[in-house]
Amino acid sequence: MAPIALDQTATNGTSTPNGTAALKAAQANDYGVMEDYEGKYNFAPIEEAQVSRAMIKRYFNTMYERAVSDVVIIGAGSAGLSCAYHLATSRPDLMITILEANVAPGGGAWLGGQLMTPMVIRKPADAFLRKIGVEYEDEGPFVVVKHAALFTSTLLSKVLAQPNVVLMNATAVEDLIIHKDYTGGQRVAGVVTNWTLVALNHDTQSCMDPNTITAPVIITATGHDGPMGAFSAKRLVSAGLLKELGNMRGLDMNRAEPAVVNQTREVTPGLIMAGMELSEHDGSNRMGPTFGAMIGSGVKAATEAIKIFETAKIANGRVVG
Ligand code: AHZ
Repeated sequence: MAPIALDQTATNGTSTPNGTAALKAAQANDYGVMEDYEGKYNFAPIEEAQVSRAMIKRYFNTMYERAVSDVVIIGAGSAGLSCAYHLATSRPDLMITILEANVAPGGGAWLGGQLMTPMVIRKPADAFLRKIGVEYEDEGPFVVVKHAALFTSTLLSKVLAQPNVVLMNATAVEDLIIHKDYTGGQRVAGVVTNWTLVALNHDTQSCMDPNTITAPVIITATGHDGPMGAFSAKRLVSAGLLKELGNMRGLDMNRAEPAVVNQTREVTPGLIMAGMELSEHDGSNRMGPTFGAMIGSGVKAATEAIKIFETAKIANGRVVG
């Protein structure tokens, strides 16, 4: 089927709610569509199966393709999304797959602190706001975005517009794939996934086995401990790759933010950790409602991933040298 143009812009460049008569006529010849708000609005016809197939073929082709990704990012909060944006725009050749357990991506970044809407970001992370085109008020050492949702929705839209990014939301990472690597050591080599609604029902149903995605680089940004948080940090402990959790310490903005950004790193071969998950891993302070470190940590995680792609030998989605 040919795509249907529903551009309302008239030939003189002005836009009217009903379009021009000529445009209406053109639309009427094309599946009988009519964009008329006086009672004659008419949609192009559709079969229910077309809707199903339009979704299914795209979703499952994507799952098929992304079963081997270049980078998997776990968690689409402020750290994960900042990472995805920097990585996707710096390395358009990499297939980046973001997995988010929640239906709504964005993590805690839809609001500032105590459910208030303004979002505080300390300099120098304001540079990132200019890059993605989010306006702010300058308060000297920090800036304020009028609504956290403006930051998150803008960032999300920029990330999703990158052709090399796939976001699978409502999809939980249930486990990590851990291989013996070429050195004989242990390496995180992928993730074990399930639809979150399945993951939440493991206690009520008999075994519902998961799926896998392998990738040479996994970036985990699952936030601090909570019902879903600090997922990979906790799994590293139970898998014997980390002795114990450092546990996030009390709030100190001045200590917390540089610690999270500067300590963002490959915490175990194959696994880069970013955002507040790192404070649980390392035992560093929390910063509360200042988001500069989430941006900085996300960008640093992306640069660490790029270093791996520049130095490691990779074949069939695995680091082999
Ligand atoms: O749903 C989670 C959220 O969107 C998602 N997530 C967690 N576990 C997952 C799993 N599989 C898939 N197993 C998972 N997704 O990860 C996202 C984490 O986002 P977040 O906003 O909670 O974390 P962040 O580190 O990006 O940002 C933290 C923001 C905070 S918390 C804080 C404080 O408490 O002091 N201060 C700041 C700035």
